[in-house]
Amino acid sequence: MDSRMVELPHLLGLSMSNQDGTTPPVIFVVGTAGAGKSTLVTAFQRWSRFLQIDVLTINLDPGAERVHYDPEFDVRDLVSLSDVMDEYDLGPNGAQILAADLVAAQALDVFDEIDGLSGDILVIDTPGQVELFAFREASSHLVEVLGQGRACLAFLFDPMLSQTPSGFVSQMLLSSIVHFRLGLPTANFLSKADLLDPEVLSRILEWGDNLDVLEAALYEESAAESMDHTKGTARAEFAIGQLRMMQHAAIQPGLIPLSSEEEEGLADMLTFAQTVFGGMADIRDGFAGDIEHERH
Ligand SMILES: Nc1nc2c(ncn2[C@@H]2O[C@H](COP(=O)(O)OP(=O)(O)OP(=O)(O)O)[C@@H](O)[C@H]2O)c(=O)[nH]1
Ligand SMILES: [Mg+2]
Repeated sequence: MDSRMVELPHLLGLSMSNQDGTTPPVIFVVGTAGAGKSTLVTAFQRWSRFLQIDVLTINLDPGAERVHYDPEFDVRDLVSLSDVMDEYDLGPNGAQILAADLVAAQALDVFDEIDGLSGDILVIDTPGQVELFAFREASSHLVEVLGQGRACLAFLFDPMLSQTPSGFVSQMLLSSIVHFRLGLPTANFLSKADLLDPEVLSRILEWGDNLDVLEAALYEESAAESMDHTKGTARAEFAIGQLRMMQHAAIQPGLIPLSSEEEEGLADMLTFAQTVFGGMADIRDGFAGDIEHERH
C-alpha cells in the first residue's frame, strides 16, 4: 500500500487526547520472538495505573494466545490467525503476513476504536516476528495511522542472545534496521534483566556504552571460536565495521536494563516517551518523586 495515499487521522479530524487536550505519545514495543514484549505491556500498564497514569494499550499480534493486559483494542477481534490459515490454506508464517496486511488495510477502523479515548500514553504490543513488523509496508501504514506523528519504539534485546558479543551485535544491527525502516525515535532495552547474573548484566551494559570494550570482546570471541584464526578475524572485522558505521551515524544502543518481573526500567520507558514528545506535564510534576524513587 502506498503510504502517501493514506488519509491520516488528524487530517480527518480524528484524534486521541490527553488530559490537557494534546495527543498522547505512542510507544510500539518491538523485539524478537519471546523477547518479553507482551509481558512488558502488562507490567507497564499495571505499574502506570498504580501511579495514576492513564495508559491505553493495543494488541497488534493476531497470533497471541493470551493477553494479560487490558487492551482498548485487540487485533484478534478483527483477524484471527487460525481463520486466516483455514480460509486461505496457509501455514502459520504465511498467515501472519496476510493477517498483518489485512489489519493494515483496516487501519482506519482500528483507529476508530481508539478515537476519542483520552489517555496519557498509548502502548502497542506487536507480533512476535520483528521482521514482519519492520519489513512489511503494511506496518509503516499502521505506524503512521496509529502513531499520529507521536510514535516511538521500545526495542527489546533478548537477554540470552545478548550474552555473547556477536549475539549482542546482531541485536544492535536488528534494532538499527527497525529504526531505519520505521524512522521512529528508538530506545533499546535489555529485557528480563532479572534473569542475568549481576556480572553478566554489567558486562552487557558496558558493551552498550563502550564500543572499544565490545570490539575487544568480539576479537576475543572470534579467536576462541575459530581454529582458523583468519576466518574468526574476518567475522569480527565485519561486526566492527558495522559498529563503526553505527557509531558514525550516532546510533548507540545506550542499553537500558528492564525487568517486567521486578518493575525495573519502566520509569525509563515512560521518561523516554516524555523526553521525545513532551507532554504529561501534570503527571510528571505530580509523580516525579515516585518515579525517581522507582528508578533507584
Ligand atoms: N524472568 C522474567 N521473565 C520474563 C520477563 N518478561 C517476560 N518474561 C517471560 O518470557 C516469556 C516470553 O514473554 P512474552 O511477553 O510472551 O514475550 P513476547 O515478546 O510477547 O513473545 P511473542 O509475542 O511470542 O514474540 C514468558 O514466559 C514470560 O513470562 C521478565 O522481565 N523477567
Ligand atoms: Mg507477545
